[in-house]
Amino acid sequence: MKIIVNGQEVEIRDDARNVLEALREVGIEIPNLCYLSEASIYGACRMCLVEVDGKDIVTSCTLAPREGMVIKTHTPKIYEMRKGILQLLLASHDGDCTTCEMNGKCKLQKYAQEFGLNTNRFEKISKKKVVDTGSIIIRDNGKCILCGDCVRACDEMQSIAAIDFAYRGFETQVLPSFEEKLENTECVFCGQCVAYCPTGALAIRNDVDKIYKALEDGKYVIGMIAPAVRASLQEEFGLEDDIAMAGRIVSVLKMIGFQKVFDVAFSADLVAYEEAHEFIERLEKGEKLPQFTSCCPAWVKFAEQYYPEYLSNLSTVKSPQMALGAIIKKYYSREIGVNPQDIVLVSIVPCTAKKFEAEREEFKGDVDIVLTTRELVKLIKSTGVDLRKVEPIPFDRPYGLSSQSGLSFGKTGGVLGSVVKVIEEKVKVKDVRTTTVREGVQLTEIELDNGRVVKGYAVFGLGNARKLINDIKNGVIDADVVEVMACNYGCVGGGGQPYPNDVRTRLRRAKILRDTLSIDVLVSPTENFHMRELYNKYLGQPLSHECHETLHTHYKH
Ligand code: HC1
Ligand code: SF4
Repeated sequence: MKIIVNGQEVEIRDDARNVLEALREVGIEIPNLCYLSEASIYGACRMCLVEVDGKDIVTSCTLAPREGMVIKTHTPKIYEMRKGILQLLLASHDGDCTTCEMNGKCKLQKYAQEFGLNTNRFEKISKKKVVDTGSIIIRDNGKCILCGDCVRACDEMQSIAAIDFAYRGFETQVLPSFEEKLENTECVFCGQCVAYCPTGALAIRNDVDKIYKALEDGKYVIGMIAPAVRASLQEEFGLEDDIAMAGRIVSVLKMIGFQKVFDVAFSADLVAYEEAHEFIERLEKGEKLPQFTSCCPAWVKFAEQYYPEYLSNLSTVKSPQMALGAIIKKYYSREIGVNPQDIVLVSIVPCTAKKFEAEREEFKGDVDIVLTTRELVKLIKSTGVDLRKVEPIPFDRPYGLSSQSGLSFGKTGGVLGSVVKVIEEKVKVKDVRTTTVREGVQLTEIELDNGRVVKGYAVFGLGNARKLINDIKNGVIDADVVEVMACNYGCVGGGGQPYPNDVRTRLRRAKILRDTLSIDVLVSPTENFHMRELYNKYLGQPLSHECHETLHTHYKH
């Protein structure tokens, strides 16, 4: 349809959700602090006001597009109203920008600058200080503007509702129930509340100091890079989409003092290979189906909390992060003649829940430090090295080789696709078809030679997962294998990825990952010859006793 925007005719999508989205798509970003395209419309911040047909001023997030409507996005009156809103928000904000995680990324700070607010118009409103630094997710209500993005992300996208509004008027706060610490709640550490917080009221624990400490202590520091990190780091360094990013990270980590840098995509191949064999065994025995993937630690905690009856359906294979951790501490330490106690293994991931996973007691501290992509940015920037000028170097061998399948773990459908690849090689398959069921749910049907159709679902978002599992439970759908990733679009949207971490950015990262993996000559996990070597040397056959000892785990009821 056609509408008039600021005096110019503009063509917009007929089915645009609202005027805010419609104009965003044609390059006009209306200021907003509480709009989330993936959640319900809240309309609380009032920043997205527009003038309609020369009279009404309304919020564009709640305004449905209509043929011929006349919109003005920035009249003098709207400008003053937006300034007023910002001045009120600043009055209840601690203004502690220099030490804030979001400094330079905060939307409130950005708008305060853009609207020329160099002084505070109103006196500061004093409010009860609630700071929780005890968990992986850090909360500071002094920076909270009550936009509710975190509340909706947790409730609507993840169906957890670990946090909500409490108290009224000036006393209003976002809190876990009973003012508990977040770590004592049902929070699964997915970090999606942090990803969508427009200010620094929510942040992730920063573990960069631990790296410098390990280096200072003369430890043998080994790094390992998760698939999705290489698809997002360029956002922070003014690099165009860069398929050589992994090599640049290896290079800069070596400059910092890392002895070796491996690829988590290597162990993703291994996990897919092992998990495919586990699935074939279950299929043959007709037991514990559907088999759920278990490499997303937020999903594992979610399953432990809400679906204990399905815990024996989770693949017992550890996540690639923990599998590689076990391999390095158990076998590689012997090969290099270094006591495992003297190795500090640093996992660099897009995910906040991986910090929680590494701290789970069943993994015996195999991974010592987990840094998110944003912490990696800080680590690199602390050195002053210009990543653009760094010469890419390859990962160290043997755990630096991966196939397209291993790398594809970083986006939705990647784990399932890799498992299907191995199944295709192990059992006779007639046909494989993939279709989108709805946003966040994909179905892959594998038609076996014997006529049996194996149904594999890939789902992202724990809210979507909850619906799917309930449908399986209630017999509405049949499923044989299910990939669950807690974050929308998979790990590329992890809670530790750079800001902004919105839908558009996530889709772009998924494309970079696809472009990156397209240059990989190995397609299937089976082709990863260093993985096969690992089986020959240490593990024996898939699902062997040694595999179970090293690569498999159990879940808590
Ligand atoms: Fe992920 Fe995974 S894909 S969970 O998002 O299975 O973090 O990238 O490293 O372990 O490989 C994260 C990414 C990551 C694991 C792998
Ligand atoms: Fe909710 Fe995830 Fe945030 Fe925890 S980390 S409060 S589960 S959105």
